[in-house]
Amino acid sequence: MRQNIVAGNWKMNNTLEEGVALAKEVNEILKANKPNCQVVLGAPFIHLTEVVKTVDAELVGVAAQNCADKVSGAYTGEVSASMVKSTGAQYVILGHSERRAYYGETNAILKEKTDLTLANGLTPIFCIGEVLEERESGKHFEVVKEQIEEALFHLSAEEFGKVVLAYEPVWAIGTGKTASPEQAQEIHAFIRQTLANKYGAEVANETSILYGGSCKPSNAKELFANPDVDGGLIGGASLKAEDFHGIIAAF
Ligand code: 3PY
Repeated sequence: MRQNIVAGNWKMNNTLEEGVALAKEVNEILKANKPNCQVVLGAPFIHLTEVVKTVDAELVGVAAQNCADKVSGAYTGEVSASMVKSTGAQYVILGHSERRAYYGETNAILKEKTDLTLANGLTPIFCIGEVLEERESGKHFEVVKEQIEEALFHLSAEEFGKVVLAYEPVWAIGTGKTASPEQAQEIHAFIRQTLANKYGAEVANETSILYGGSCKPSNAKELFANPDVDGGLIGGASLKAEDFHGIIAAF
């Protein structure tokens, strides 16, 4: 059975002190209300070590929001997958649309980042999704297929089995717009079929595919009720422990 996952993406928010306080609050809530899914906190790099120390590992996983596409060396300002690993974090969010749009991350770069993430024993939470014009011109299926093929389909079935996907329509990120449950199910089913065509039904059925984009306590239940939606990657609503828990409690 594939895993249901609710992962927060804090983006560039919170001082170290605030991040640790938020992690502590989430952890306390989950200690009192055992979650029915894997919970992950996607924190800024400088928070990782402290957030790992703050949470109970059996309740909460920790993710970086990016890693370098190089192993090590003279790359000022970059943080490698092995450095992320050394903090105790277990996941890396890769290919978020903000990184694709503002930092020029291409499928080719993301292929390198995925390889380094897996080589370091970390789980990639790999984001895919179309922009509004692509949705409106009916190209969204083609776009997500290409993102998956170019960045991930060089992986063996065994390697792919360690990847978590997050479908995030770019038009729903930070806009307050959410894909309808029907739109989410339609494209998640398409993504799973794309995986089945490449790796077979078993791998496809074991892959967790999260939905992201203005997911909140009020819409999480109907989104997660879809058979091919295995949880969420949560932006703004992960910054308040109560809201984040409202989403976790949808499972
Ligand atoms: C959002 O929900 O806005 C996100 O970008 C989650 O990654």
